[in-house]
Amino acid sequence: MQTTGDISAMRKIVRALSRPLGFVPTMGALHAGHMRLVDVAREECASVAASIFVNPMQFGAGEDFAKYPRDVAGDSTKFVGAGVDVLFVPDVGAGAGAKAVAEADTMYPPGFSTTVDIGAMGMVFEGALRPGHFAGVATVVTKLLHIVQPDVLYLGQKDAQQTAVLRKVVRDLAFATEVRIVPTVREADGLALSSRNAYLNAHERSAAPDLYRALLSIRDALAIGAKKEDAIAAAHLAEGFELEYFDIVDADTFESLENLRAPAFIIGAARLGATRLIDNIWIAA
Ligand code: PAJ
Repeated sequence: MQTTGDISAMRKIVRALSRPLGFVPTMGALHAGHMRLVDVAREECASVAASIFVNPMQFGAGEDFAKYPRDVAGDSTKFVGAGVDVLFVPDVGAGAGAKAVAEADTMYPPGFSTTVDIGAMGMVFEGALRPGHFAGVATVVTKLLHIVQPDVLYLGQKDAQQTAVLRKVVRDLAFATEVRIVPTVREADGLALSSRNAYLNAHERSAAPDLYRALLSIRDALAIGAKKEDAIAAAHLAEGFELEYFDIVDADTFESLENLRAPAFIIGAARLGATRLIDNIWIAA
């Protein structure tokens, strides 16, 4: 596996790879969910590129940017084992302001100010609770797509709103990239794998699968004809959870739906102690 943090070097490496080229962007701290994306890319593409970049622009003030788990050495070993051809690990740069952690200016050069605004879809649900989050995601992924120029972008269904936002960016701005959404990888008890699960203490960890169970109960209630508000009101979360939202949304627009119709996501977010958990169920057309 070739590894670089330099944009020109990365461009040169990807130009020499056989096509189709699959791309898996990550923030590192890799788990089996990330690795599933790599495995699917490996099966479907002649070459696979990955990136590790903990993107300051998508973290709000008071979020976990500084303490987000980082293990580039361990992550590289996993990517090598999974057959990744090239890994891009850029520096943050002085243009990221106070949150900059490196001298080099690869991703946010001094004076950086051009951002990607996705409009209304970026302001609901995760976007409402995390102002600026999706502008950060859309901007960094736009930049990564320009550098890597992949044929296929691999994203996890775990971050459902992120998939809708990035599909919109690719469509609105005419990227020559296809987007593939890979189903959520879960622990045996149903908890969706997430780098942030590492923050849960033992008690919280045992309660955590309740979020997924609640989403399943909403799905099952809707399937036997319950009204949305009744299905949501009947969904139970263990003590210690603080619910942020449950809803049913159009899979493409993320607009709230009164009646379930596919394609849709049943989405949920809750705090468990100091940790935010999000999850969803895909309702296929
Ligand atoms: P990160 O949280 O590291 O996730 C990288 C990719 O792995 C995302 O597409 C995410 O949806 C996927 N993923 C995470 N948990 C998963 C699971 N349990 N099953 C399947 N896929 C899973 O998402 C980001 O990074 C960033 O926002 C990024 C797109 C890299 C832009 O900075």
